[in-house]
Amino acid sequence: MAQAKVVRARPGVRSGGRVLADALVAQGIDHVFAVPGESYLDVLEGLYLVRDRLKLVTCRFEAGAVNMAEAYGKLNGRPAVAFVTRGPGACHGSIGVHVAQQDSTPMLLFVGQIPFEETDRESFQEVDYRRMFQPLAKWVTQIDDAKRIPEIIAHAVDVATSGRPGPVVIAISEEMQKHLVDVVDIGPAAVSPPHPDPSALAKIQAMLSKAQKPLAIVGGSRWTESGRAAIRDFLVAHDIPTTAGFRRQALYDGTLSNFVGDLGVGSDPALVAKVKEADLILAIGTRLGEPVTQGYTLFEAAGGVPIVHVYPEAAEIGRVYRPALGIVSDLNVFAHAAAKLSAPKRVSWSAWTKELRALRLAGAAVPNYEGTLNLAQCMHDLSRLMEDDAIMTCDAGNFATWPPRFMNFKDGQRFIGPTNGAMGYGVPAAIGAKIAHPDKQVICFVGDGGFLMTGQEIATAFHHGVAPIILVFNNQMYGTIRMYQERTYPFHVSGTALTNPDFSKFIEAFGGHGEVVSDTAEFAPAFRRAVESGKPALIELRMNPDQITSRTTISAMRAAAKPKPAAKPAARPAARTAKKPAKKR
Ligand SMILES: Cc1ncc(C[n+]2csc(CCOP(=O)(O)OP(=O)(O)O)c2C)c(N)n1
Ligand SMILES: [Mg+2]
Repeated sequence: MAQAKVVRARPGVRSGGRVLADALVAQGIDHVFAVPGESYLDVLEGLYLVRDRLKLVTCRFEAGAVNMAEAYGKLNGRPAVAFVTRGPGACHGSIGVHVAQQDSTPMLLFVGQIPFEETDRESFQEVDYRRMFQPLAKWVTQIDDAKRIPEIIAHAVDVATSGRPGPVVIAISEEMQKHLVDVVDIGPAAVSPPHPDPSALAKIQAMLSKAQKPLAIVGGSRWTESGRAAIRDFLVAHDIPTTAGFRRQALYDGTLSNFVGDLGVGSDPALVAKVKEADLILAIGTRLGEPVTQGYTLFEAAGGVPIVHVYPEAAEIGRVYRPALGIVSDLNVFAHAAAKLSAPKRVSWSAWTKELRALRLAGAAVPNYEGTLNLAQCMHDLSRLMEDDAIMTCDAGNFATWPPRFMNFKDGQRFIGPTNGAMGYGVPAAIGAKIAHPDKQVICFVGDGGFLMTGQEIATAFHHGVAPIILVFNNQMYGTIRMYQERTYPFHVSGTALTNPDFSKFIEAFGGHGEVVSDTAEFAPAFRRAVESGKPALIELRMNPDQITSRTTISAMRAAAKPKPAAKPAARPAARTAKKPAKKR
């Protein structure tokens, strides 16, 4: 914890802290999200010296900082960097590493480390990060020799961005940051990405020629705009009904006549039933993981429907489902190759595509709901009012199923959320997105539970002069868990009720713009006022708490629950308790 010496470096000779800052610049990294610690004072000094090229965003909570870096990586395909201090800082920040891992997002997390000579004494805040982050990160390392900083950071960026992208954690021992070294910076490598074998594309064509009911699932990370346009051209030209993986919905233009919905938590059961009828699955960039496959129920592991799985890393292909054809390829390269395939003048499955699109549109129509606030109508209004290139960020919870169901995202819009279901993601992600893209409108969807996990991070938005708009879906409960609770233990409310502050006053206390909406007609003017305020804004949506999802109510769940507890108060029917418990997210 010694103070950093002021470094008067000869040209070429720099402190480890300065070398590290220069190494980030050399790799094209332009944003660092951080909560400071005395464990990396020399890097803070290095960041000060490169402040004209690298923006340092000071955050209020490490979970916020790391989620901001994750959101940046998700939006831009290039890693941002988070810095946290040792021990407690690393523990707080670990959630963002888990998000980046499960969401396949490139990210670098640096953790200040204790002085090397104190290792294994359980020194103040000492943690072995290789062991701590091993199951959470794609790679974990520690820099103890300042001469190796450029090499290790260059490799970390390569690891984070290649194959299946993911987070890299780098501990930096304290005294190493002070050492004076004479090393050369290392820039990004020019690597030719994996290309699909031309014979594999011919096989796709042959498989399509035999299909009656093909279906595409688009997902994954590091799509470029031109890659997305190319895959869209291919799928439109072949009129293939296209779904998006969990929280990847904005990868595909929802206004197109072949977009048929998302496969994840809260998907339309009618779509899920149709996917089971498909006779060819084109899984393009998505992992065939638990949310997409509806808890591993959509396909058969050993065969069944033929699956073409296109993924940038071989290890993910066939991980659960044996594909009929696996293609290891960079997704954007694959998309451009697929777009060049000649499409038949007429395809035999157009009626199938129309049928699925009709289901999608029927599912997105505004139902009548009990109560004064119809959230489906609010989502339609939002679609109409928001910018065509807006960025939406999403937290985790039941509220998160309203936007994907009722909004068809436009081509230029982005929608990002944690596929690992991490609450507390939405607000930091919105701030990270707005700092990285200050010219874009940024809208956050978050529940009352998730908002009070990281909502204080809004201070970072004020500090850095950016103004996201936050929609808080307030049902006064941890609604998702209450839903599972009502399904498994009806009538017993245990640990899921919440007491909330006045959310609009919360943001007003920071100097922001607050709105409360409890009637459908109030939403559009409230949103307009929020935009016009130019300030960080929060719109509290006072929901009917009974409307537990867009498809059911607590009352309906209770009415369906048999037998009623009044009839059998204590003993729980064996069949119900023995049932496999529903997955909790
Ligand atoms: C960090 C974290 N903690 C706990 C959970 C478990 N969990 C999933 S959804 C949920 C409730 C979310 O409540 P809220 O944000 O109010 O949204 P709602 O479901 O009520 O719409 C909880 C506790 C989680 N997914 N992530
Ligand atoms: Mg809630």
